[in-house]
Amino acid sequence: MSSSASRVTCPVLSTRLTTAARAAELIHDGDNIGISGFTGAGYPKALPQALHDRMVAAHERGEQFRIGLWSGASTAPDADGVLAEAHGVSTRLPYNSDPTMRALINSGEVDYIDAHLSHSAQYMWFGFYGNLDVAIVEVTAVLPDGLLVPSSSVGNNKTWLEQADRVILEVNDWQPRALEGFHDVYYGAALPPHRKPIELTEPMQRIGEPYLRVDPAKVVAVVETDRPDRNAPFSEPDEKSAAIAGHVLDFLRHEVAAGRMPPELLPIQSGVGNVANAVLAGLDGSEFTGLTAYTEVIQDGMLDLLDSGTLQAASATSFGLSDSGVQHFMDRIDSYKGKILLRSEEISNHPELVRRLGVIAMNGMIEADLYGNVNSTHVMGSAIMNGIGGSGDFARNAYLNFFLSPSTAKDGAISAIVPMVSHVDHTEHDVHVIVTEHGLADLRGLSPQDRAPRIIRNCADPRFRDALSDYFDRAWAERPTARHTPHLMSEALGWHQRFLDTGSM
Ligand code: 0RQ
Repeated sequence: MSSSASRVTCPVLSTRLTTAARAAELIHDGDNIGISGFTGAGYPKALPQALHDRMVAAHERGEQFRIGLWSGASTAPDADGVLAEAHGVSTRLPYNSDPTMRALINSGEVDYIDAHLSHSAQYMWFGFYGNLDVAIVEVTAVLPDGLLVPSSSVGNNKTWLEQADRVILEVNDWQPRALEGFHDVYYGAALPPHRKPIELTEPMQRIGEPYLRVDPAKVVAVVETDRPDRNAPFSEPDEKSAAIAGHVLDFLRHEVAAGRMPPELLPIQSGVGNVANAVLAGLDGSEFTGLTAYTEVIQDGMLDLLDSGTLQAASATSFGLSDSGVQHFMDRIDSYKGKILLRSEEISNHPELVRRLGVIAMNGMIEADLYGNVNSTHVMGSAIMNGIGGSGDFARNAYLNFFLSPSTAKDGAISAIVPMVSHVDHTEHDVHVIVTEHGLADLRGLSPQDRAPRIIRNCADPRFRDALSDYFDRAWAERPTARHTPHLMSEALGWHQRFLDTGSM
């Protein structure tokens, strides 16, 4: 920690330097806490553990100690995980992927408000979420004039810093000091009816400032850490992911040949996970060059694309790298300057901008139904997996969107193509192309009754095709005056119930 003092060079804020334990004493039962962090990058590391200890001690004394926990998106076991272990969270928003927190959400202990990521900052501003008591924000450095160099994600930090009554800064020595200059924080937002167009017309255009601002009077503590981001393990694309990627690439070629897309494509958005990484890997070996990305997360595959020149530049709000990806980035950080820009998530995911730029959105799904409705969040209609994240921000407003998944889950026991989705995140009106390892269904311009056979034929696993076709044929035959999206209601729900009853889940 010896060198970390040099990261806090503001005379006023350096007087607030303290320990994580002392800083945690400034947080109270019932507080709403806005933390930094997005896909395991840039979240506070020292405060959550100190808060955990304070919560456990309070519970041992028979006192209640629970907070509302708001973030950019997912964090990590040493943030969400430890607070969940302490049973110290009453509400959580807008996104979580931590398994310990997920279990508490699904047990009913934690109230989870799953929200579009582009909405979370503005809902705070609108007053929909109530008062924000404390912001805990990781930064790379505090400059002499009090400006903050953001760290490996920006997320909702601008909003939390502006809106919180009290601010705790974590200055993390582990974050490369050379991150300065990688950020563009937009300060032009206003509330309706005073909103103005956001004048961004190119993915890499700067419309803001490289620093976060904070009112020094609100900063009650500054804590130094040197702990690493949680870096998600990354495995090489498996056969199914590679097949999905192959279908997406063929389709993009088809769109270019049809004149619906320029040869350098339109800005790409890619979700997280191995399927998304496989698509990026596929692009790398392809004829496409000079691409841009307007996305949420820079994952390993994007660094490879930047290295090879397939991708010119990428705008995002966060990194989501594996350990080796982080090392790779740190080793070549100067070569990425000017090619990577991190923005607030209200800008990276902004519907106005996604639509203006004509983004190609590629996201995972849990299941899709015969008419093209997509479930991204809930297993068997009830248990949440992660959340909608940015998938709706991008898909709804995209020039072209893809929803990607293996055709089956749980070792082939469960079909990802179902008669009726057990939970709807993306309605049939917003879904363009569904892709599994077996193929792709282009749903654009098709009526529901034309979508169903195409999805079954092209995307469903062969072992489930007959059952799905039989369902559709009987629904069609038995609903002569309701043939727009014919359903056999009890069978549609029974499809899911079957798996619950057999204990496959
Ligand atoms: O569960 O780990 O217990 O085995 O869901 O599934 O196949 O590993 O796929 O990691 O790509 O996640 C939709 C969850 C897919 C993700 C989802 C079970 C499966 C496994 C994960 P196990 P896979 P992925 C940018 C965009 C919403 C947010 C989003 C997601 C687990 O893509 O969270 O898009 N999307 N954000 O077994 C039962 C099914 C299932 C199923 C999968 N049909 N039935 N279980 N699973 N399909 C990022 C951000 O916004 C931050």
